Amino acid sequence: MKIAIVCYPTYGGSGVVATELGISLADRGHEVHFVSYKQPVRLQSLAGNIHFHEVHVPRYPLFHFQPYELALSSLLVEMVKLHQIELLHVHYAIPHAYAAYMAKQMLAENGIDIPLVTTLHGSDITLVGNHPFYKPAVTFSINNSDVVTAVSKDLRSDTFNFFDVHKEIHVVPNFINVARFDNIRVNCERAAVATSDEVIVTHVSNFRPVKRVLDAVETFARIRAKMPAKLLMVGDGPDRMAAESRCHELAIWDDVIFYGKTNEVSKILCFSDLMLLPSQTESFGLAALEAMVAATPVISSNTGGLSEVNMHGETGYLTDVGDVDAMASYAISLLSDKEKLTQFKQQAYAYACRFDEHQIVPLYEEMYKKALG
Ligand code: GMT
Repeated sequence: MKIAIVCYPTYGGSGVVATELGISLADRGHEVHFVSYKQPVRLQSLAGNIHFHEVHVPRYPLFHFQPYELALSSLLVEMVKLHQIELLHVHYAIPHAYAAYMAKQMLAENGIDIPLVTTLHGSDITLVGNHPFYKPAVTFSINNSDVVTAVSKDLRSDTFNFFDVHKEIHVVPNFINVARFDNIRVNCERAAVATSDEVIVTHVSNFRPVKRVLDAVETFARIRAKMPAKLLMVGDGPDRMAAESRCHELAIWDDVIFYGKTNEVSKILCFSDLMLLPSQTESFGLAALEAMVAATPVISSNTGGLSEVNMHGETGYLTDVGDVDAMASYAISLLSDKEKLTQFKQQAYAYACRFDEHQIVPLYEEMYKKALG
């Protein structure tokens, strides 16, 4: 099948899922055309059946806001005609579902019926999309997609709760290529960051307020007070400065490493003992899944879809949002019991295998068949 995948190119969960999906679909024999304003960060090489089309928005001084949706819709129309694209799969409702719907309508005028699959990822529903300024357009785009998927049961129910949606929403969870992580786990260079008596705690996010990065720092300070430990902070974003300042105030700066944006996340997770994910809201929590497949248990908040990936008392622990004392107490009990930690590591890995790419990507193919139906 010839599929156009519209996504954000940056270090965000939706862009990562869309890119990994496209790569996997290409491996399965499909022709995949990525469409974005920049080549997606996870898309390293463009092979025979993987293409990238850049949305270019020419600057015009009259426009205070350059019309990205218009440029995207026009590009989709041209691409569908030129490459005989058979299906549009857009990731993140805003503005992709809206722009793709316009493309679909323009193509209909040319006698081309192109199915539209929209995948809802999280903040497009729970944070941004829910704003009154966007809500009517988001509702319209969801209701007018041919097939709609959401990355967790929780996100599906939020969508029905927040929007006047009368469309069926199929749950297709985030996924991971388990085999790729198997290779990475072989040579963990743990000694590069910690001494043998130190435990390694990691946080991975885009450091937006919704990630509650400061809770990770506070939790670590409590752990550090009880045992030798290192905190690895992976990612970058608006709350990084605040997190760095708090590390100085808490006098834990020497035991914290800020990596910024890096492509070495899986290597870092490979030598981590524990992952902290204290998010305010998380529709699925791809970061938790990436930790678990690297055999790293997760202490997360119990918000959104996190309880669908992190099993309390098995792959890690869940606490109320902001309860740093509970997070620290779970972490300390787990990190001080080597046998239990080993068991949790194995269980985290085993549970992550349920979300293997080879199980989940076929679900998207089923959605495509349904849309083409
Ligand atoms: O929150 C992020 O890290 C970025 C955001 C995005 O849309 O790019 O991630 C959302 O989509 C991911 C992939 O489906 C989910 O795993 C994340 O849980 C979700 N983030 C939120 O709901 C806050």
